[in-house]
Amino acid sequence: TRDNQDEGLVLDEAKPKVKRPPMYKVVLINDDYTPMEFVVHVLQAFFGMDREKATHIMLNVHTKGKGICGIYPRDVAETKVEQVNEYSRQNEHPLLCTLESDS
Ligand code: TYC
Repeated sequence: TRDNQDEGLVLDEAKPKVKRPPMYKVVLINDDYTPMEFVVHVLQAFFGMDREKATHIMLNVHTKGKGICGIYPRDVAETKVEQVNEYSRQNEHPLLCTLESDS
């Protein structure tokens, strides 16, 4: 406690730990078969992008081979990856979403 002469040295006063959680990039991989329109739809539906931003990201992935959809704590990132891959399979597209460690 603080009502002695040991202010700042007291053993039971742990310093507040406000460490940020490790973050993960959710990455979309290009392929030759998934329609561009489906990728744009996925980016809007699962990553909250407007149509303009989704189109920009999709074309970036199409050109560069892969691209970042968002950066999230592990649980959120894993859930996004699973949801996107499940949705793509349900719609019979080979679109692949993966995780990459960020920090
Ligand atoms: N390359 C695909 C096409 O030409 C479009 C595409 C973009 C597919 C991004 C996957 O992650 C992807 N139809």
